[in-house]
Amino acid sequence: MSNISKNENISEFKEKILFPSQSIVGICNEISRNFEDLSEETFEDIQQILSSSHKLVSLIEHYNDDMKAQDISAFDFQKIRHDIKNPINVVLGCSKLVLEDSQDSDEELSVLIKQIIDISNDLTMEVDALIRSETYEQKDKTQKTSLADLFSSIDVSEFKHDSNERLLGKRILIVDDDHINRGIFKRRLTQRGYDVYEKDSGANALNFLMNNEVDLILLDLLMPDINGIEVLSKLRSSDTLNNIPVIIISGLDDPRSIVSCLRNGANDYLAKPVELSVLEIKVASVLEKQILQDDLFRLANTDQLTGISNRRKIIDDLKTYDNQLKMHEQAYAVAIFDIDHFKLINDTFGHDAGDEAIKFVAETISANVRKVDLVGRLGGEEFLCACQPISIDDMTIICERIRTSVEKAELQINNAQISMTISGGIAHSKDMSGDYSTYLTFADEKLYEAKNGGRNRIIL
Ligand code: GH3
Ligand code: MG
Ligand code: MG
Repeated sequence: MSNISKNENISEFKEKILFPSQSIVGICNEISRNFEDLSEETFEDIQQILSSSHKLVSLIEHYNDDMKAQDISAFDFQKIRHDIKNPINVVLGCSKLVLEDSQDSDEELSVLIKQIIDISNDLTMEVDALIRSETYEQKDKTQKTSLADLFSSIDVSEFKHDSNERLLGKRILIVDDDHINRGIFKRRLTQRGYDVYEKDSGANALNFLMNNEVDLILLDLLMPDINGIEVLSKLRSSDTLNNIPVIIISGLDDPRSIVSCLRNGANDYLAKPVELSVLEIKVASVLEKQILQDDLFRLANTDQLTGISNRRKIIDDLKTYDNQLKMHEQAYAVAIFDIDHFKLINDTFGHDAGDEAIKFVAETISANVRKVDLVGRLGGEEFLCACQPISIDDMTIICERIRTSVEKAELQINNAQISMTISGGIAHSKDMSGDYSTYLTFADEKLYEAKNGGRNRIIL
């Protein structure tokens, strides 16, 4: 701005920012006067546009007066831009909603609303230009024309994202201090089949997340109490919330804040004013990516035959289990089970029957422990289970229950009746030094003793 004289500046400001916002008010008034049979929703949206454009005009008039009275170099243009952008965003967001609802039914209304959208888009550009130390004749103008050329054959509001059944009912949390912004996003996302929750501050969002699971967070960057970056870093450093995808939404569209958000673990970024069709596509794409990642994670960690944890996962979990329980000085127990003479089952009844027997043992172990306990297949017909907090006696009771359940069961597989037994070894962390690997070795030794002692028994 420094290279523009004060007077030039004031007249530029008036012409490019004040007058257009006044004309939005004019168009809104015309709509209010001429359109009587509007639906309730459209009426409300138009009232929103009207009140936000009034707010816009009075803000701009206020700054315009300040400009006349003060030294322009003392102006915080970043703040002015932020203040002004909020009402413009509302005008744009609500106008797009009205346009969507009225496009097919009311051509006259659509034309007026499109005018509001055009003016608001121009205003956004001018407000952006305001903070740059450039004159108003800068390259933005040419850029805008070339962008317009680029998209001239495509109507952005026509973009349709392939609907994905797996996305329906996904839970999205919108965190924004501006209730109108929240409302605009919520309406569109609800229409698309998402479950949408709203919170008006970072603190309220973090509180909500302590007791509620969500699949995606839309996070406003500028909020009065905890800002978006702080919320994001709290999420990313939390054990339970660090995997929730986050899309940052903000009026700051300078590259530095974008990079900063992405570095802090944001999955994507949307600059205000948010184009609702772009929001929709980004939400869907982030959710789809998360689903694929979850699938991959599940595949990499699950034993395909039984559906319980595979060897890598169960050992990993046991490591975490060990660390956490040691920290809280809690005792835990590890048991290893192995099907007796399993080769005989394979040889007698076939490999498929062997598979069914393995599945049955996995189910029996899972059914006899709690959800928080660990159950996994170590390989072949060998399983691990870990329970906490538990005494040696209680662990023995559980393992005996598992052993007798298997012993008593008569499986009907391929027209054959199959019975089998298992052996097990238990290690308990109490009075034992070392860590999970020591307990694994110990439990394995006990299992060996059980096999040598005649099988179908648990040794501790
Ligand atoms: P023991 O009582 O000493 O444990 O004898 P066992 O026959 O049960 O033990 P061994 O380790 O000698 O044999 C295990 C067999 O399990 C060998 C292997 O072919 C079979 N096996 C390993 N994985 C699978 C599987 O996924 N499905 C089937 N059906 N068999 C498997
Ligand atoms: Mg065996
Ligand atoms: Mg074996």
